[in-house]
Amino acid sequence: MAQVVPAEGDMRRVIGDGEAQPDGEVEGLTDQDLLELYRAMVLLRTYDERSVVYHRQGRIGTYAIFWGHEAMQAGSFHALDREDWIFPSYRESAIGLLRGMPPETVLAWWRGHPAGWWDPREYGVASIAVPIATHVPHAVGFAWGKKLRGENGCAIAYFGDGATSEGAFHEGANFAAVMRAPVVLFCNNNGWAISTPVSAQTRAATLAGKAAGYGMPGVRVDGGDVLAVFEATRAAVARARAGEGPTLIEAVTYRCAPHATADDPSAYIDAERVEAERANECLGRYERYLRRLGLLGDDLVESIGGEAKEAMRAGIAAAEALPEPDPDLVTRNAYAE
Ligand SMILES: Cc1ncc(C[n+]2csc(CCOP(=O)(O)OP(=O)(O)O)c2C)c(N)n1
Ligand SMILES: [Mg+2]
Repeated sequence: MAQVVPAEGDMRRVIGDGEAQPDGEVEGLTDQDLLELYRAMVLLRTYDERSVVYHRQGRIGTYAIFWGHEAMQAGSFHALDREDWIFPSYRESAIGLLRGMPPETVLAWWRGHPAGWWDPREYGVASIAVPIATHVPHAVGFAWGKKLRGENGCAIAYFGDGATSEGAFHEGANFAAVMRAPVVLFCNNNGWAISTPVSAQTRAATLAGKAAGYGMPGVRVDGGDVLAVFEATRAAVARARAGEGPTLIEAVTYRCAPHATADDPSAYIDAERVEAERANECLGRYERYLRRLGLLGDDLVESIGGEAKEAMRAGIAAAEALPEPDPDLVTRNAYAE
């Protein structure tokens, strides 16, 4: 189907380095698709970088940074149809933007304003899960429900490497396989669960390898390669739609930003590794690829970047213009009256 080059540890990769490592190609993607992927990554990157600034300015609360995770989010998103449901963790807080959710909604969520509680049905995007892995069984049950109702479409759950140590992940994965639920389990392996490295999380050689224990395929992909992520997710979605059940995707990156604005990683991170990873970050890698193809030049880079910045300026202004919330909302849906 696609020309995908296995890299280290059977990790799928498409984008080369412009030198010794040749570029691959993913069948079925038009030039317009390739640029749409770029636009999505720029929107996410801009959202993320502006959010860190807004946090420092006291305009949003604690924020989970996803700098360097954009290829995983945009690449997998591009493999979905509108009828497919997304179950994000806090790391994918802004993935709804790719479905047309306005930035002010997500910014309102990070401001603790009820305008940030979007209706999941409106976008096919479930609420952001902050508890680790608890949304995996939700996504699996939702997908199984779709199957029982004879509906098309699947669900995708995003979670981290640390989540694979949680009971909810195992329960969800097992149930998904047994029920052949049309679900994609997308693990963002960024190397860290706050300060706990993957090496202290598991003795397994890879997280994708865990899939064997549930009887589902496990795929390992370079999480910094948006095209490889797309291709792997497209295959998993096709499997789900064909009634063949779930797939576990392990997308491998290295977290090169703090866990969140409340974290100081200098106490535990390898600064040299971070520097090397930042030099090879996903958006720059994809931009260079598109330039090699002749699809992207300075003008387009500037106009796409400008649009994203403008969307964020408007988004924070709209979020700040929201009326003060009613304090009663804190308990309104928590207690019976
Ligand atoms: C059930 C639960 N336990 C503990 C926490 C505290 N906590 C917040 S983030 C985090 C690390 C999660 O790491 P990982 O799953 O790798 O996701 P990442 O943040 O790297 O995307 C932990 C333990 C939590 N939110 N929920
Ligand atoms: Mg992690």
